[in-house]
Amino acid sequence: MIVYGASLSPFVRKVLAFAAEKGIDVQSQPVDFANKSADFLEASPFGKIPGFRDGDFSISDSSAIIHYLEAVKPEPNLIPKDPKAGARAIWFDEFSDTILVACGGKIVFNRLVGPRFFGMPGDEEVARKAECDELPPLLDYLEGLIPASGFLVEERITLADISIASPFATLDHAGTAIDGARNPKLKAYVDAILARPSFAPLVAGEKAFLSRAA
Ligand SMILES: N[C@@H](CCC(=O)N[C@@H](CS)C(=O)NCC(=O)O)C(=O)O
Repeated sequence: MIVYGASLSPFVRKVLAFAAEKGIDVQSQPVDFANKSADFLEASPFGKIPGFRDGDFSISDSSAIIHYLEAVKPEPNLIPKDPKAGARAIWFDEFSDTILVACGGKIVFNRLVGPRFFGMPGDEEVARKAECDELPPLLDYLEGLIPASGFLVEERITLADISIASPFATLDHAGTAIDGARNPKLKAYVDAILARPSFAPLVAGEKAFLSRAA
């Protein structure tokens, strides 16, 4: 199985960590955005990462890929079967993809990706507004939900934790850390999820890459 795209992307990291938690061996294949390969475009017709291939089957979108992985290897179960717990896991995945990343992306694009990889000056006002005005209510929302178990759903690692933690590694690369004084539970929770063997090598590799590319 091939996952196209670099784990600096929260969506790609989510898929790679999900596969690692399930014990599924995937090959990570970088994408040259200036020269997208036919194989990649077949998997991801709109050129977004991650794309995915399993033999002659290909698909894009992190959540679609994750549902495929869960279906082909049901154990260990990471999308709860209980209707309410399952729905909550999907909600956290969706909240992360469409609300948290939409906000964090303004910081990441303007402070990291644009200037470092596309030679474009970032719009600091957009980044500052996202960091100071838009992100804090999202973090406060999560702060109020972190249970003592350290897991959002069913007191065990699920898609919910993988989806919520992933964007925080990318935000950290862009210089935005969770304020431990304002959101102590969220900070401890995210630190613990990102320290898991499914995430830690990815994040370490990204840090090494960014320091080489500096
Ligand atoms: N909903 C998609 C979002 C994928 C996405 O937007 N990926 C970004 C990288 S974080 C991308 O490929 N951007 C390049 C582009 O839009 O051309 C998913 O969950 O996979």
